[in-house]
Amino acid sequence: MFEKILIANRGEIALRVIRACRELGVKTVAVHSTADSESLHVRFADESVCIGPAPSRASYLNIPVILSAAEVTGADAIHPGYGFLSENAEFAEVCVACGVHFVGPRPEMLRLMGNKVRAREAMLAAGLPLLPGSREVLKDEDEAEKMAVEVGLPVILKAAAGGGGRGMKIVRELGAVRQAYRTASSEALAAFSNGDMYLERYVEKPRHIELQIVADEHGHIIHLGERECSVQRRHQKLIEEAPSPAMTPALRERMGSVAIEAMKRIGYNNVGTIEFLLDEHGDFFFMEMNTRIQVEHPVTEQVTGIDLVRTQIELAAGATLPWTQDQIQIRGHAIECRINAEDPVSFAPSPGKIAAYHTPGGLGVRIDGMAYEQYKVLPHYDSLIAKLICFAEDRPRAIARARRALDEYVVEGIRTNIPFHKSLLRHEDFVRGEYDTRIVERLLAANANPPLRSVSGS
Ligand code: MV4
Repeated sequence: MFEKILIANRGEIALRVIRACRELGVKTVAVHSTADSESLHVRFADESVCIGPAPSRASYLNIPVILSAAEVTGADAIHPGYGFLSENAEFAEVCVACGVHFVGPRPEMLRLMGNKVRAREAMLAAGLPLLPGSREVLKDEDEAEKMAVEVGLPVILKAAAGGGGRGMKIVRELGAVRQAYRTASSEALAAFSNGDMYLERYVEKPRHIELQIVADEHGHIIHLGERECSVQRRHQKLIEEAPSPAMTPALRERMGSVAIEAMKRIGYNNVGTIEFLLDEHGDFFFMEMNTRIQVEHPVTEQVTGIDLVRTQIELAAGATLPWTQDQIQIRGHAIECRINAEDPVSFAPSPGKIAAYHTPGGLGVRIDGMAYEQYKVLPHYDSLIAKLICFAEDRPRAIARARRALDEYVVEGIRTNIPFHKSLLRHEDFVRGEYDTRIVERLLAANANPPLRSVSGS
C-alpha cells in the first residue's frame, strides 16, 4: 500500500479521498489555492501545500507545481479526484515519469477514451453496440452531409475531443447539416483546440444509464451495476439513482457481460464508467467512457456496500480484485441529489457566505459535502456544495426518505437548488420511474405554466 497520497483536487471529493486514506492508514497531502486555505480538505489532511492563486489554471490544473508538492512532501501516489486533471493523459504520464503512482487507469486508457472517435472505434471492435454513425472524423461539411444521408435523420454532431455533452448539435433537416457542422466544429476548436467532429443517429427520448466497472492490474474485471443519470439540465446531472428504474435483471446481465468482455479486450484497469444510451425499445448503445471516479459514485456504494474510493486506491497499489462477479449483489435503492449553490429557478451560481447550515441525518441518509456554517462558496469553482445520498430497501422508500431529508436541510445566506429537488421528487413521471433526459425541461415548463387547480385544497 502507498504511504502518502497527494490529493490533486478540492471540495467534497478531496474530503472523500482523505476519508478513504484515513481508513487505509495512508497519510494525506492536500493541495489548495490561496482562496481555499479555509477549506475542509486542507484541515482534514495530514499536510497541505498552497499551490497558487484562485483560478484553476494557476493551481488545480498546474501540473509542475502539483508534482513539486508531491516531491517535497514525499507523496508516493496522486489521487486526481474528478474534473481538473483526472482524465489528463499527459498528467498521468508525468506522474509515472516522476516515480509517483497515478490513482487511475494507465495513461493509454485515458488517451484512448479521451478521443471519442477512437473510443467508439475501439468499443465497436471490442463488441459493444453502437448507434449508426461515422466511423472516422468527418473531413468536411460535404462528408457530414453524406453521412447524415447514410445514417438517416435526425443526427447528432459531436466533438471528438468533447464529452459530457459539450460541443454537440442536433440536426433534423438535411439542409441544416452544413451550417451545423461549421458552427459545431468551430465551437469545438475554440473549446478543446480540436475541431474534429463525428456524427451519430440521434435518439429522441433517451435514458442515460452508466455501468460501473472495477478492474485490477491482473486481468480481473467486474461491474457493480448501473446508475440512472437522466435527470440533468444542460448536461449537468442533478439527481442520480441506483439501480435504474428502467433496468431488468436480463438487461443488466446483457449490458454487464458485453461491457466486461470489451474491458478485457482493451486491458482496462482501475475504476471506470461506461455511458450507455437506452432507447424506448430497451436497446442500449455505447456513448463514451469515463476513466475516473465519478461524482455519483456513492449511489453504487450504497447498493453494493463497496467502498469505491478505497478500492480504487488498493487497485492502483497493485491489489487483486477481492470479489468475483457472482459475489456482487445490488440491494435496496439509493438516490443522490446534488446540492448546488445556485438559484433554484434561473440556475445561476449563488456564491457567498453560508450564514446558517444544518444537514439532515438519520437512518439511510449520507452527506458527502464540504460546506459548513460561515463557509464562503467561491465563484471560482463549480457550485456543488454537498451530495445528499438517501438509501432505503426499495425505490418508494428511498424517495420518501430523500423528501424528508430535503425538508430537514437548512442553508441560509446563499441560494441552493434544494427547492428544485423537492419539486422533482414529487414529479409524477419521476415517482413512476418513467422518465428520460427531458424530464428537467418538462418540470420547469410545467412550473412556469401551472395547470389550473380547484379552489379548495392546498
Ligand atoms: C446522444 C443523445 C441522443 N442520441 N447521442 C449527452 C451527454 C453525452 N454523453 C452524450 N449525450 C447525448 N448523446 C445520440 N446519438 C442524447 C444525449 C443527451 C442529450 C442531448 C441533448 C440534450 C440533452 C441531453 C441529455 C442527455 C443526453
